[in-house]
Amino acid sequence: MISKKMTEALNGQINKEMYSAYLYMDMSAHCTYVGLSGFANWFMVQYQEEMSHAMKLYDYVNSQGEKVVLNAIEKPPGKFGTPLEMFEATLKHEQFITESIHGLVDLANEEKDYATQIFLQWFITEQIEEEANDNEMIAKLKLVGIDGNGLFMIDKELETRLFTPPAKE
Ligand code: OFO
Repeated sequence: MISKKMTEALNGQINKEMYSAYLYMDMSAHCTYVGLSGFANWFMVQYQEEMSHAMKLYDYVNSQGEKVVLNAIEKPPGKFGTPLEMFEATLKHEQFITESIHGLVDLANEEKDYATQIFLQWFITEQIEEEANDNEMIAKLKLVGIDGNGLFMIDKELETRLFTPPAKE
């Protein structure tokens, strides 16, 4: 059993995860358009990850006998800069998501909602990984700078990224 306030907050998080998916899909489309197929693959895998995050929240709200409420998803930017700028924007977005998850944990703690506290542990760990991935990409992209060969090599490497669905609890 979770409170109405918690249900509303979790539904808000579903919307944020759906926006994340939409944002990374948009970035993937941009990368395909400019010929960076490896980067496009990286962002499309990220899109799949975000959809799985939204679904995890969706299943949890349902499991608590509460109503999932879906709201409009904000339009993503549609225009992006260099790969480095895209990853800087990605990191910024993930930091915003991390704060949002922490806000949910604060609410679960306030409400002594032990089930949601446990449920959210997975998201806390996931956000550490999300930010670490972005920081690693930013470091690599800074290292190669505007060297076309370096960018080409990173693009090749990113072609190998695969989506692994999160394990069901
Ligand atoms: Fe769902 O972790 Fe990114 O946004």
